[in-house]
Amino acid sequence: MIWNEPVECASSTKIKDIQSRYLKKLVSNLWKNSPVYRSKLNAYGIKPAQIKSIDDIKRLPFTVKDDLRDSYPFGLFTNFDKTAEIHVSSGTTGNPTVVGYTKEDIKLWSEVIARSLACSGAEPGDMIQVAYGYGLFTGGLGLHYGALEMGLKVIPTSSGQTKRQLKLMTDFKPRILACTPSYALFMLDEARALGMDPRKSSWEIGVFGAEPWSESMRHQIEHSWNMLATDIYGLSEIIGPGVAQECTHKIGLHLQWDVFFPEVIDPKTGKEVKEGERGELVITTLTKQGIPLLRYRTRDIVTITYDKCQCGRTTPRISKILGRTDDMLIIRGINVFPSQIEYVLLKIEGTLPHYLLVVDRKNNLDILEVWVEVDEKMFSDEIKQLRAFENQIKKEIENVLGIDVLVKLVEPKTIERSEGKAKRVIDKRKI
Ligand code: DLL
Repeated sequence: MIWNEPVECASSTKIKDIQSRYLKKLVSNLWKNSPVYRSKLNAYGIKPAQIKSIDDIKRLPFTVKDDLRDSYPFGLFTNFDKTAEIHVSSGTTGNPTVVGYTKEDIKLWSEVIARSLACSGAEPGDMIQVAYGYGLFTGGLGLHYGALEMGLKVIPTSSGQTKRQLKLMTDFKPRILACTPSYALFMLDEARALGMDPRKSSWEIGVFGAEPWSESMRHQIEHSWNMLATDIYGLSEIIGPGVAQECTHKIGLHLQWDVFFPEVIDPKTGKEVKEGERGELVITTLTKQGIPLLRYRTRDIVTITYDKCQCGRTTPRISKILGRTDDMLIIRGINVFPSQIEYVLLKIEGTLPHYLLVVDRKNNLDILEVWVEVDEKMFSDEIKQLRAFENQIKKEIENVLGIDVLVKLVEPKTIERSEGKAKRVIDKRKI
């Protein structure tokens, strides 16, 4: 089914009208209520009256993650008194990125997720197991709100406790599973270890996202669990999950362009690339109230097409995420920047500024190993002291990242030096 046919199947002229109306309102709202944007607009010599249609969006300034970080915690909230919910995602160093929703924003979130779930093939009355993390991460609650909006029966299992996930699936028979694709594969191993036949699972539809995944992972999930695996995309800064979602034809992710205006640009020049060419996805939140963002640079690389899909929707479709313009890694669904680790290491006496992150996937679980060069002196110390030091580093890194890491102390000059940009990451995962 199509959840909001008048919008999802509308002509581009009708959508352009809607977008133009929203953009004018957005710019005057930011001008009035956001000191940060007012000064950005001033710097570009733009007054709200100059914005007449969505085509004028190209005249507006970009927003980057640092704008959010620099205004930590609430500097970019335009409607702080009306804030209903706050989420946080990892930042590069120091401050995390804070995002706020008003009640209107939660309604918007529910709407775009309901559209996404319907797009994946869900029907009102279906049961859904939401195994994305609930909490500061936007995955769990986002899917939850949308599922309620659509009239699904929700089992909010959150992530983890795999045996219990599998028991509830077997006993309650949900038709839909929402989680990261790597967790879907992890559960597969656990199911087999328990002697279950995964092909007999009740799950028919998967709504998988929050991290990159390949067609071969899709094939493995679909074949092993005997289900349809669809891709859902989003980012906290824009709303969380629900920015774009694949339909059952799986030929690109339908982007909700009446509310999230997309542009695909050359990350170096900032100029729009041709339809079908790779570029950085930039999104303007046309109707958000809590933290509306103008031309937010997602750093995700995609292609976009405006052709009508076989499903009847006229929304543009983005490709799967093809890469990043920065060095962000996603490890067990958590965004990790090498600079976060560097920041911790620099503060610890005895470590050298040479480190290497080795990422691998074992039994469908991401493993992050941090190799750290330490002072020669350290190696003359007792093993016990060395272990304690390793533990201290491990704890401090885990505190910042929120995931388990393995720390390996190595002697000076073990890590290969480079004449150009230092190679800080070896990603062995075959995604
Ligand atoms: O990951 C929101 C989300 C939750 C999306 C559940 C889908 C499902 P953040 O933690 O802010 O938000 O991370 C956003 O994750 O910029 C992408 O680089 C990456 N990402 C999200 N979805 C996908 C996907 C959530 N389907 C960052 N494929 C984004 C590849 C994805 N990468």
